[in-house]
Parts: sequence; structure tokens; C-alpha cells
Amino acid sequence: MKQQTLTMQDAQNTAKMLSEALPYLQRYEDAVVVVKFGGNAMGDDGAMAEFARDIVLMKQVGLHPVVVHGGGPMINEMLSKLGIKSEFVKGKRVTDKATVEVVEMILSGLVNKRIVQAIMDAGGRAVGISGKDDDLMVCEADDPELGYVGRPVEMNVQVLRDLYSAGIIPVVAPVATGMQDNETFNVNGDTAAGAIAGALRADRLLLLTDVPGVKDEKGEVMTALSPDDIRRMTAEGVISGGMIPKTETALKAIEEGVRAVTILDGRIPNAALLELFTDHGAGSQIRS
Ligand code: X2W
Repeated sequence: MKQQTLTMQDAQNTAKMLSEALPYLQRYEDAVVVVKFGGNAMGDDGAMAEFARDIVLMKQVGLHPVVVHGGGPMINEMLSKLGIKSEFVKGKRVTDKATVEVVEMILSGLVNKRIVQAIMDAGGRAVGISGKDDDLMVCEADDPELGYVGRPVEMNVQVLRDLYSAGIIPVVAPVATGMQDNETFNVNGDTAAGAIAGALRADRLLLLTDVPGVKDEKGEVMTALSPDDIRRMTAEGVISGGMIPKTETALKAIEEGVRAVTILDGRIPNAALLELFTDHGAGSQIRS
């Protein structure tokens, strides 16, 4: 006998929910969904485990999730332990030689492997790589003022297709090699996720962060925006700070053929599932 932990009503609600998800499951079969998991959305082990379950569920129902992660707060913590000062210009970390070494250690090491482990604990198969592996993401310096911050100029995404076709969830750290001299570049996680989504011509790009979405001049979250709305709101200064790399990423990804980009609060339970598989959706969706 199955243990009765749910009431009949709860059980019926669960069954109804699954049934209502059917059209979405059919729509997204074989869809490539790039999910940016920001450091601010990661939270504690419980939140990490929940994120991993959502990703494994996506894979289980026939989507191809590709995880690209951040880890800004974890980099900050290590830099401060080492007494290295750090500042951001327009949402990007000014990165000198000592900083880029810490960035690579934390992102490719600590954060990447924590996510890989969480996905495996949820019953999925995951392989963690960085933009350096198989020359996935080759960069040039973004802006001399920012030091070793990379702007992706050449993408080789076959390694991701090879992994997801084999049933493996790729987990990518936003660290890359330079065009010249094999320097290491620190790439903003949103920028990396957008470049990967664009090169894969992904169906969806989800940017999971710690804000509910793009806010208008009154501070209200906009559920739907066009590229023109973004350009106007950026010129007017309504979009600023850490939101700039996200909206820049969204514009570029859409230009490159991604169907829709959603900026959403990764701290709300099952944020990605809410966006993909329910009528309600979540956050701000950008499409042309
Ligand atoms: C980021 C990379 C990590 C990141 C940094 O150094 O913090 C740049 O700013 P979140 O958690 O997504 O913010 N790189 C150039 O993007 O992390």
C-alpha cells in the first residue's frame, strides 16, 4: 500500500497540474533552453537542490537545458578574504591579473562543481566545463578600462550539442580564452549565457536573478517588453546598473535568433518551471 501523505484533494490538484502542463510539454519537446543561474539566485543548499530538480525535470520531459552560471557574490567573498579590492563599472567587474585567477578558481572550481553535484543528486547527468573547454567561447578584451573582461567573439557550441544529445546536462562557467596569447578572460555570466543561447539559436533564454524583472519608471515589473522598449528605457536611465548586462544580453540574443528571453527571480520556488510550463509565466519576457 502506498503511504497516504497527501489528501485526495492535494493529489487531484497535482494530477490536474500535470495534465494542464501537457500542451507546454508538447510545445517544448526538443527545445534548447539556456538557463543562466546567477550567484544571487543560488541561495542555500535547499534552493540549489530545487533548481537542480527543475533542470532535471526539464531534461526528463524532453527539453535540452544548458546551464550557464554566475557566482559574483562567491567571487566577492574570496577576494575580500584575500584582501583584493574589487569594483564594478556598468555591471561588470574590473578584473586585473590577480582577480582573474580568483574568478577562474571560484567559477570553474567551486561554483561549477557545486551545481554539477546538485544535478547529479537530483538524478540527472551533468558535466561541468568552462568557456575554455573545446574553445567554446573565445574572447577579446571588452573595454581596456575593465582589464581582463572578455567579450565573446567566436563561439564553438558543438561540444554543448554533443553533451545534450548524449543525455548530459552541460554546466558552463563564464571563463574564456583570449584570441591572442591564450590569456584568461572573466566574462559576465549574462553575457556568456546570451552568447551561448545565440550561437545555439536556443528557443528560450532564462536569466535567473534576484529581482522580479525589468521595472518601469514607476517601479512596476513589466511582464512583456520589446527590444524597442529596452532601448528607450536604457536611454532614459530607467534601466541601469546590474540590469544593463541582462537587457543588453537579451537584445543581442534576440538579434541572433533566440525566440524569447525572460529575466526572472530565481529565488521564487520553481521559477523556471513556472515560466515554461504554466499560463502564469514569471518575470519580464522580451521578444520582438
Ligand atoms: C562576473 C562573473 C560572474 C557573474 C564577476 O566577476 O562577478 C564580470 O562581471 P553573477 O552571479 O551572475 O553576477 N564577471 C565581468 O556574472 O556572476
